[in-house]
Amino acid sequence: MNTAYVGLGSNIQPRETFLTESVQALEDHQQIIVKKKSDIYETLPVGYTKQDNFLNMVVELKTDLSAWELLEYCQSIEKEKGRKREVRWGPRTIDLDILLYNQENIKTEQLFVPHPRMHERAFVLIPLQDVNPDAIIPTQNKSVSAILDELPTTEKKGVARWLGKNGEEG
Ligand code: GSY
Repeated sequence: MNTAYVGLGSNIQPRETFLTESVQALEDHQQIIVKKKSDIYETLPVGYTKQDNFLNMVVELKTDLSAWELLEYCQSIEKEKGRKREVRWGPRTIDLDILLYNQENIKTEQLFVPHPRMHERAFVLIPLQDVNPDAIIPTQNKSVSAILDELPTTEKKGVARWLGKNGEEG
């Protein structure tokens, strides 16, 4: 069985529903077992900043799908949730990124794993730390917690545990 980490993000309402339905869609696949789910975080947009805040989370899964088959399934979930790739870095109903697939380095036109900028992004690293602080990012040869320790505080400030629509946990 392969171990993969998938990052999910949404900044179009209903953001929380897009996240939970997408995790459910991963769980519904016969060849995927979702082992762990991070908390949900509300995060300031990185890159193109003139857009609404995101909700982000990460799941750890076991699968006998290849990385390409997993990518295809993630893209089918994005499509089903109405994601349109209009503005490259712009708003999205749901984004599913394969962050890590075992300890593999994959560099193809369709698929780059580890996700190329994940080691710079608190909105990826903080939820990833929830599910596995010891996961090694092979391109950096360091654990998630070690990379997070070195990340500037300013980056981490834009990531806050999501307390739900009514400001309540759970
Ligand atoms: O790479 C995923 C899409 N994305 C995000 C995101 O998921 N969260 C935050 N906070 N900023 C982002 N910018 C982009 S692009």
